[in-house]
Amino acid sequence: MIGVCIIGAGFSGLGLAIRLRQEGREDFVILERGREVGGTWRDNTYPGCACDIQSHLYSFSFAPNPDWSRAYSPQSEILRYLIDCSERFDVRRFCRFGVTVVGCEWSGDHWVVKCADGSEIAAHSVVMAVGPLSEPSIPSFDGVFRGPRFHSAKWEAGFDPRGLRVGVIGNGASAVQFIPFLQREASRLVLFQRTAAWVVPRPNRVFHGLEKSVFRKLPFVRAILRAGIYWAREVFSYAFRYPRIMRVLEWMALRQLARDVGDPVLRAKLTPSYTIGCKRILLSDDYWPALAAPNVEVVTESILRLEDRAVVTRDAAGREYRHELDALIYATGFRVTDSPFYSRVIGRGGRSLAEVWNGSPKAYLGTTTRGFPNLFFLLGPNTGLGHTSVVLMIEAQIEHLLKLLRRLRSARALEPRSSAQDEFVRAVDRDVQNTVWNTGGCQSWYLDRTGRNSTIWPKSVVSYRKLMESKNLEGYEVRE
Ligand code: N01
Repeated sequence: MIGVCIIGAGFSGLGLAIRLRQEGREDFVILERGREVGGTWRDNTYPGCACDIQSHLYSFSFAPNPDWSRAYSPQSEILRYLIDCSERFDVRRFCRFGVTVVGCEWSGDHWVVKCADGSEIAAHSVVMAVGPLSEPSIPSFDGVFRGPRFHSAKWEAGFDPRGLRVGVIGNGASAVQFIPFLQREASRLVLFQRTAAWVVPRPNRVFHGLEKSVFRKLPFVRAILRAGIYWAREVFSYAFRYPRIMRVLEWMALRQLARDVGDPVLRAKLTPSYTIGCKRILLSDDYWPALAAPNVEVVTESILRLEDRAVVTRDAAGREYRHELDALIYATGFRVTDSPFYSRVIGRGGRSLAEVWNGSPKAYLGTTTRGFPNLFFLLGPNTGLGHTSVVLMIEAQIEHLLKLLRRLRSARALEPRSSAQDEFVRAVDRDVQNTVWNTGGCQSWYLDRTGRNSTIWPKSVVSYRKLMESKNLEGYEVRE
């Protein structure tokens, strides 16, 4: 039987595998449905894909990279970094690529992991490192569009927009990155926007050769840079908890909007009506200028139906508009709180995660859930961030998880006590209550279908790290 079965070889799964190797463990596997490591940074290949957190922070603390080409590195560089890490720390040989996990079932003292090819793997512990942004969300509309169509996370490699009329549904963090490309290439671009988004400048400076060699030869300089970014972002976390501070950022964004978009009608369409930070803050210098170009139309009426080669919208007065298109791209986000996978993880008593959570994921320390012994989540419920790098959260979770996995070497099973889980969830619910995510007047993917915020960690990363360091096994029930 395998000791630890890690599902997913993105930042979380690789990070845990590397730390297990550093502890001298070899009794684990990583099951990865793709053909390469990298997770979201392997899957999202749309033009312009890049990180909106500075790379010197959006990387493992134990694997600094002096060679980042710019402040916010492009997807290809981040993917290269993760591949390098998998080689450098010798974890590739633990990866089984092309293995899609379709379900997991607790059998009393171990997990049976079921794969799409019909095979089963017995594992003492399972770690879900599947990433919250891995299952594309595709809304269903009446009718069918029959031209080329795909989700932004499944960008078609051969798709050539030159000379085409392209429609884009959605204007979140993904869309703002590829819309400037489409505007340049397509003959016409129609953006179907449901909610105007806040966009702030993205000072993406290039690191020159001299800087990189300083980072390489004098690691403390790079460490100071990382610490500077870390603390600046930690201070920024206060603005999410005291949203009035956000007005400064709104003022900056509105100034950028006024500069980029001369047409007052378009500007009105693009002016958000909620408090900045309620949805993820978007970083771009070329998104609004792209929308102001003559070959672009921003449609704010709601989508009524799809037709063979058109999207039909309807305004508040009931008038219908037909937008003829050659291709349609869904930039409609991911299934974060209602992943279809939840119904296929069956814990103690034959109950699935979907049944237990009932639309609102809850976990002790964002890492384990009562009723699911020896099952752990990396970037689980309430560990998402709006202000800084999630890699910091992943690392804090991994260090805590290592304590649990060490204990499980001699114990049969371990799961959180109901009291510990309830207390944690109550504290998070209380802390998130007055933050901008809950009070900013928007509907975001941070809120689940019950209206509860089950994705965001509402405080600083420092506080999460301290919490995770301070917790040992007191919140768990251990079966010998
Ligand atoms: O998805 P989103 P994303 N009809 O959910 C619209 C991370 N990320 O892929 O705002 C019409 O943000 C929806 O409209 P509305 C980051 O954490 C990180 O862009 O709900 N429209 C919205 O505009 C981010 O938050 C990086 O009204 C519909 C859009 O689709 C997360 O990924 C880069 C609709 C979805 O936006 C997701 O971003 C990129 C419907 N039925 C992404 N349904 C980094 O750099 C949805 N929409 C780290």
